[in-house]
Amino acid sequence: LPTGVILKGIGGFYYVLHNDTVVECKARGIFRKKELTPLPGDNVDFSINQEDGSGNIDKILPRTVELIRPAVANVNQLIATIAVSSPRADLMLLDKLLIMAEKEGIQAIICVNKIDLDDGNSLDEIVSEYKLTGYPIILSSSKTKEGLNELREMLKGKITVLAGQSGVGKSTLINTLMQSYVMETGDVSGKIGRGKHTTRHAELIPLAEGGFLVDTPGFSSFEITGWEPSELQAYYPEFVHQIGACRFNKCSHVHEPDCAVKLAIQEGEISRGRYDRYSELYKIIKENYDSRYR
Ligand SMILES: Nc1nc2c(ncn2[C@@H]2O[C@H](COP(=O)(O)OP(=O)(O)O)[C@@H](O)[C@H]2O)c(=O)[nH]1
Ligand SMILES: [Mg+2]
Ligand SMILES: [Zn+2]
Repeated sequence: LPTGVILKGIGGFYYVLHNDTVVECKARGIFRKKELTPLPGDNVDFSINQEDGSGNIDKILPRTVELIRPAVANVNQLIATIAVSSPRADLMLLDKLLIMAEKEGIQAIICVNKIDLDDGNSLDEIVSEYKLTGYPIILSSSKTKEGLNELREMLKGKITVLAGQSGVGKSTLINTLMQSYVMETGDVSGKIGRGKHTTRHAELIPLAEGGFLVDTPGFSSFEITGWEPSELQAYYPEFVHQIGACRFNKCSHVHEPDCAVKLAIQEGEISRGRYDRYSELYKIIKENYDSRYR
Protein backbone atom coordinates (compact mmCIF):
# COMPACT_ATOMS: atom_id res chain seq x y z
CA LEU A 1 0.00 0.00 0.00
CA PRO A 2 1.21 3.52 -0.68
CA THR A 3 1.81 5.77 2.31
CA GLY A 4 0.95 9.44 2.44
CA VAL A 5 0.22 12.29 4.82
CA ILE A 6 -3.22 13.81 5.33
CA LEU A 7 -3.22 17.51 4.46
CA LYS A 8 -6.81 18.19 5.42
CA GLY A 9 -10.19 16.63 5.95
CA ILE A 10 -13.40 18.19 4.67
CA GLY A 11 -16.88 16.69 4.60
CA GLY A 12 -15.78 13.10 5.03
CA PHE A 13 -12.97 13.36 2.47
CA TYR A 14 -9.30 13.36 3.31
CA TYR A 15 -6.66 14.83 1.04
CA VAL A 16 -3.58 12.65 1.17
CA LEU A 17 -0.25 13.87 -0.21
CA HIS A 18 1.80 11.15 -1.84
CA ASN A 19 4.75 11.82 -4.19
CA ASP A 20 3.72 15.42 -4.97
CA THR A 21 0.17 14.29 -5.79
CA VAL A 22 -2.91 14.78 -3.66
CA VAL A 23 -5.31 11.82 -3.53
CA GLU A 24 -8.88 12.30 -2.35
CA CYS A 25 -9.70 9.50 0.08
CA LYS A 26 -12.52 8.30 2.26
CA ALA A 27 -11.91 6.46 5.49
CA ARG A 28 -14.43 3.67 5.33
CA GLY A 29 -14.30 1.45 8.38
CA ILE A 30 -11.58 3.22 10.31
CA PHE A 31 -13.97 5.24 12.47
CA ARG A 32 -16.14 2.29 13.36
CA LYS A 33 -13.44 -0.25 14.03
CA LYS A 34 -11.13 1.79 16.22
CA GLU A 35 -13.02 4.94 17.10
CA LEU A 36 -10.18 6.72 15.43
CA THR A 37 -10.65 9.91 13.46
CA PRO A 38 -8.04 10.65 10.81
CA LEU A 39 -6.35 14.01 11.40
CA PRO A 40 -4.29 16.35 9.26
CA GLY A 41 -0.69 15.31 9.84
CA ASP A 42 -1.52 11.61 10.05
CA ASN A 43 0.68 9.25 8.09
CA VAL A 44 -1.64 6.76 6.44
CA ASP A 45 -1.65 3.69 4.25
CA PHE A 46 -4.16 4.13 1.48
CA SER A 47 -5.39 2.20 -1.54
CA ILE A 48 -7.10 3.08 -4.77
CA ASN A 49 -10.12 1.13 -5.93
CA GLN A 50 -9.38 -0.12 -9.47
CA GLU A 51 -13.03 0.01 -10.54
CA ASP A 52 -14.06 3.55 -9.67
CA GLY A 53 -10.64 5.11 -8.90
CA SER A 54 -11.71 6.18 -5.41
CA GLY A 55 -9.14 6.39 -2.65
CA ASN A 56 -9.52 4.83 0.77
CA ILE A 57 -7.50 5.21 3.94
CA ASP A 58 -6.83 1.74 5.27
CA LYS A 59 -4.58 2.42 8.20
CA ILE A 60 -3.45 5.33 10.35
CA LEU A 61 0.17 4.92 11.40
CA PRO A 62 1.06 5.57 15.06
CA ARG A 63 1.08 9.24 16.10
CA THR A 64 3.91 10.94 17.95
CA VAL A 65 1.75 13.90 19.01
CA GLU A 66 -1.97 14.55 18.89
CA LEU A 67 -3.20 18.09 19.37
CA ILE A 68 -6.85 18.68 20.13
CA ARG A 69 -7.20 22.35 19.24
CA PRO A 70 -6.21 22.60 16.46
CA ALA A 71 -6.83 18.94 15.69
CA VAL A 72 -3.52 17.97 14.06
CA ALA A 73 -1.31 14.92 14.44
CA ASN A 74 2.48 14.56 14.51
CA VAL A 75 3.29 18.23 15.06
CA ASN A 76 7.04 18.72 15.69
CA GLN A 77 7.20 22.39 16.47
CA LEU A 78 5.19 25.49 17.17
CA ILE A 79 6.05 28.98 16.01
CA ALA A 80 4.56 31.47 18.43
CA THR A 81 4.15 34.58 16.31
CA ILE A 82 3.74 38.15 17.46
CA ALA A 83 4.00 41.42 15.58
CA VAL A 84 6.39 44.07 16.79
CA SER A 85 3.47 46.46 16.29
CA SER A 86 0.04 46.51 14.63
CA PRO A 87 -1.35 44.64 16.48
CA ARG A 88 0.59 45.57 19.59
CA ALA A 89 2.63 42.62 20.88
CA ASP A 90 0.50 40.60 23.32
CA LEU A 91 3.15 39.01 25.52
CA MET A 92 0.63 37.22 27.73
CA LEU A 93 -0.71 35.44 24.67
CA LEU A 94 2.86 34.69 23.61
CA ASP A 95 3.57 33.13 27.00
CA LYS A 96 0.39 31.07 26.80
CA LEU A 97 1.41 29.71 23.40
CA LEU A 98 4.86 28.82 24.74
CA ILE A 99 3.29 27.11 27.75
CA MET A 100 1.00 25.05 25.53
CA ALA A 101 3.93 23.96 23.39
CA GLU A 102 5.83 22.87 26.52
CA LYS A 103 2.78 21.05 27.84
CA GLU A 104 2.37 19.17 24.57
CA GLY A 105 6.09 18.41 24.37
CA ILE A 106 6.56 20.39 21.16
CA GLN A 107 9.63 22.51 20.41
CA ALA A 108 8.67 26.19 20.48
CA ILE A 109 10.17 28.97 18.39
CA ILE A 110 9.37 32.66 18.80
CA CYS A 111 8.78 34.69 15.65
CA VAL A 112 8.69 38.45 16.01
CA ASN A 113 7.13 39.50 12.74
CA LYS A 114 6.52 42.82 10.96
CA ILE A 115 9.91 44.12 12.09
CA ASP A 116 9.65 46.74 9.33
CA LEU A 117 7.20 48.46 11.70
CA ASP A 118 9.66 48.70 14.62
CA ASP A 119 9.80 52.11 16.26
CA GLY A 120 13.40 51.59 17.36
CA ASN A 121 12.60 50.33 20.87
CA SER A 122 9.84 47.73 20.80
CA LEU A 123 11.84 45.02 19.06
CA ASP A 124 14.80 45.38 21.43
CA GLU A 125 12.49 45.21 24.43
CA ILE A 126 10.81 42.03 23.22
CA VAL A 127 14.10 40.35 22.35
CA SER A 128 15.78 41.25 25.63
CA GLU A 129 12.78 39.92 27.53
CA TYR A 130 12.72 36.59 25.68
CA LYS A 131 16.37 35.80 25.04
CA LEU A 132 16.61 34.49 28.61
CA THR A 133 14.00 31.84 27.82
CA GLY A 134 16.41 30.06 25.49
CA TYR A 135 13.80 29.69 22.74
CA PRO A 136 15.08 30.40 19.23
CA ILE A 137 13.89 33.86 18.15
CA ILE A 138 13.31 34.71 14.51
CA LEU A 139 12.93 38.34 13.48
CA SER A 140 10.96 38.56 10.26
CA SER A 141 9.05 40.71 7.85
CA SER A 142 7.11 39.59 4.81
CA LYS A 143 7.45 43.14 3.59
CA THR A 144 11.26 43.36 3.60
CA LYS A 145 11.81 39.54 3.40
CA GLU A 146 14.09 39.68 6.43
CA GLY A 147 14.25 36.42 8.39
CA LEU A 148 12.41 34.39 5.78
CA ASN A 149 15.39 32.22 4.84
CA GLU A 150 16.04 31.50 8.47
CA LEU A 151 12.40 30.55 8.84
CA ARG A 152 12.59 28.25 5.80
CA GLU A 153 15.58 26.47 7.34
CA MET A 154 13.69 25.82 10.56
CA LEU A 155 10.64 24.44 8.77
CA LYS A 156 12.51 21.82 6.73
CA GLY A 157 11.17 18.32 7.19
CA LYS A 158 8.90 19.26 10.11
CA ILE A 159 5.21 19.80 10.78
CA THR A 160 5.03 23.25 12.28
CA VAL A 161 2.03 24.98 13.78
CA LEU A 162 2.05 28.70 13.11
CA ALA A 163 0.17 30.22 16.01
CA GLY A 164 -0.56 33.75 17.10
CA GLN A 165 -3.12 36.48 17.36
CA SER A 166 -5.09 37.47 14.31
CA GLY A 167 -3.35 40.14 12.27
CA VAL A 168 0.26 39.31 13.15
CA GLY A 169 0.91 38.20 9.57
CA LYS A 170 0.64 34.39 9.65
CA SER A 171 -1.29 33.97 6.42
CA THR A 172 1.01 36.40 4.64
CA LEU A 173 4.04 34.41 5.80
CA ILE A 174 2.46 31.20 4.56
CA ASN A 175 1.59 32.68 1.19
CA THR A 176 5.18 33.86 0.83
CA LEU A 177 6.69 30.55 1.90
CA MET A 178 4.44 28.37 -0.24
CA GLN A 179 4.89 30.45 -3.36
CA SER A 180 8.44 29.20 -3.77
CA TYR A 181 7.07 25.68 -3.61
CA VAL A 182 4.57 26.41 -6.32
CA MET A 183 7.28 27.86 -8.54
CA GLU A 184 9.77 25.09 -7.96
CA THR A 185 7.68 21.96 -8.00
CA GLY A 186 4.41 22.68 -9.69
CA ASP A 187 1.05 23.88 -8.60
CA VAL A 188 0.27 21.67 -5.64
CA SER A 189 -2.15 24.21 -4.22
CA GLY A 190 -4.06 24.11 -7.50
CA LYS A 191 -4.48 20.36 -7.25
CA ILE A 192 -6.30 20.62 -3.97
CA GLY A 193 -8.43 23.42 -5.26
CA ARG A 194 -7.15 26.27 -3.19
CA GLY A 195 -6.23 29.73 -4.34
CA LYS A 196 -4.62 32.17 -1.96
CA HIS A 197 -4.48 30.67 1.45
CA THR A 198 -7.19 31.54 3.94
CA THR A 199 -7.67 30.06 7.37
CA ARG A 200 -10.68 27.89 8.09
CA HIS A 201 -9.92 24.34 9.16
CA ALA A 202 -6.53 23.19 10.31
CA GLU A 203 -4.67 22.27 7.18
CA LEU A 204 -1.11 21.25 6.35
CA ILE A 205 0.51 23.49 3.75
CA PRO A 206 3.35 21.69 1.91
CA LEU A 207 6.62 23.64 1.69
CA ALA A 208 9.47 23.40 -0.78
CA GLU A 209 11.85 21.82 1.73
CA GLY A 210 9.51 18.93 2.48
CA GLY A 211 8.01 20.35 5.65
CA PHE A 212 4.50 21.55 6.38
CA LEU A 213 3.01 24.61 7.98
CA VAL A 214 -0.27 24.56 9.82
CA ASP A 215 -2.06 27.87 9.89
CA THR A 216 -4.63 27.79 12.60
CA PRO A 217 -7.34 29.93 14.05
CA GLY A 218 -7.15 27.71 17.14
CA PHE A 219 -4.51 27.66 19.83
CA SER A 220 -6.00 30.86 21.11
CA SER A 221 -8.07 29.39 23.91
CA PHE A 222 -5.93 28.69 26.91
CA GLU A 223 -7.73 26.01 28.88
CA ILE A 224 -6.51 25.75 32.49
CA THR A 225 -9.33 23.67 33.93
CA GLY A 226 -7.89 20.61 35.60
CA TRP A 227 -4.40 22.01 36.02
CA GLU A 228 -2.42 21.63 39.21
CA PRO A 229 -1.04 25.05 40.15
CA SER A 230 2.39 23.50 40.73
CA GLU A 231 2.61 22.29 37.15
CA LEU A 232 2.86 25.79 35.65
CA GLN A 233 6.50 26.35 36.66
CA ALA A 234 7.59 23.35 34.60
CA TYR A 235 6.56 25.16 31.41
CA TYR A 236 9.10 27.97 31.91
CA PRO A 237 12.45 26.65 30.67
CA GLU A 238 14.38 29.50 32.28
CA PHE A 239 12.94 28.62 35.72
CA VAL A 240 14.27 25.09 35.56
CA HIS A 241 17.75 25.91 36.89
CA GLN A 242 16.21 27.59 39.94
CA ILE A 243 13.58 25.05 40.89
CA GLY A 244 14.77 23.12 43.93
CA ALA A 245 16.93 25.98 45.18
CA CYS A 246 14.05 27.77 46.91
CA ARG A 247 13.76 27.65 50.71
CA PHE A 248 10.44 25.83 50.52
CA ASN A 249 10.17 22.56 48.73
CA LYS A 250 6.82 23.37 47.20
CA CYS A 251 7.58 27.02 46.54
CA SER A 252 5.08 28.59 44.15
CA HIS A 253 7.55 31.45 43.52
CA VAL A 254 4.73 33.88 44.14
CA HIS A 255 4.64 34.79 47.84
CA GLU A 256 7.27 32.70 49.66
CA PRO A 257 10.49 34.15 51.16
CA ASP A 258 13.94 33.06 49.94
CA CYS A 259 12.70 32.16 46.49
CA ALA A 260 15.41 31.29 43.98
CA VAL A 261 13.23 32.34 41.05
CA LYS A 262 12.80 35.83 42.49
CA LEU A 263 16.51 36.01 43.21
CA ALA A 264 17.22 35.07 39.60
CA ILE A 265 15.21 38.09 38.45
CA GLN A 266 17.50 40.36 40.45
CA GLU A 267 20.52 38.63 38.95
CA GLY A 268 19.17 39.14 35.46
CA GLU A 269 18.65 35.45 34.67
CA ILE A 270 14.86 35.62 34.46
CA SER A 271 12.99 38.54 32.98
CA ARG A 272 10.66 40.56 35.18
CA GLY A 273 7.87 40.60 32.61
CA ARG A 274 7.89 36.82 32.15
CA TYR A 275 7.83 36.39 35.92
CA ASP A 276 4.99 38.90 36.43
CA ARG A 277 2.88 37.11 33.85
CA TYR A 278 3.75 33.77 35.48
CA SER A 279 2.45 35.11 38.82
CA GLU A 280 -0.71 36.33 37.18
CA LEU A 281 -1.35 32.98 35.53
CA TYR A 282 -0.44 31.09 38.69
CA LYS A 283 -3.07 32.99 40.66
CA ILE A 284 -5.74 32.28 38.06
CA ILE A 285 -4.88 28.58 37.99
CA LYS A 286 -4.77 28.41 41.79
CA GLU A 287 -8.15 30.09 42.12
CA ASN A 288 -9.68 27.74 39.57
CA TYR A 289 -8.10 24.75 41.35
CA ASP A 290 -9.21 25.85 44.82
CA SER A 291 -12.76 26.49 43.71
CA ARG A 292 -12.99 22.90 42.51
CA TYR A 293 -11.43 21.22 45.54
CA ARG A 294 -12.75 23.38 48.35
N1 LIG B 1 4.08 46.12 7.59
C1 LIG B 1 3.82 44.81 7.48
N2 LIG B 1 2.56 44.36 7.29
C2 LIG B 1 2.35 43.04 7.17
C3 LIG B 1 3.42 42.12 7.24
N3 LIG B 1 2.92 40.86 7.12
C4 LIG B 1 1.58 41.02 6.98
N4 LIG B 1 1.24 42.32 7.02
C5 LIG B 1 -0.15 42.86 6.92
O1 LIG B 1 -0.83 42.60 8.15
C6 LIG B 1 -2.20 42.29 7.93
C7 LIG B 1 -2.58 40.95 8.55
O2 LIG B 1 -1.86 39.92 7.91
P1 LIG B 1 -2.35 38.38 7.87
O3 LIG B 1 -1.30 37.61 7.18
O4 LIG B 1 -3.73 38.28 7.35
O5 LIG B 1 -2.36 38.04 9.43
P2 LIG B 1 -2.95 36.74 10.18
O6 LIG B 1 -4.27 37.16 10.73
O7 LIG B 1 -1.97 36.45 11.27
O8 LIG B 1 -3.03 35.62 9.20
C8 LIG B 1 -2.39 42.33 6.41
O9 LIG B 1 -2.91 43.59 6.08
C9 LIG B 1 -0.98 42.18 5.86
O10 LIG B 1 -0.80 42.81 4.63
C10 LIG B 1 4.78 42.62 7.42
O11 LIG B 1 5.77 41.89 7.49
N5 LIG B 1 4.91 43.98 7.53
MG1 LIG C 1 -4.71 34.28 8.77
ZN1 LIG D 1 10.53 29.85 44.63
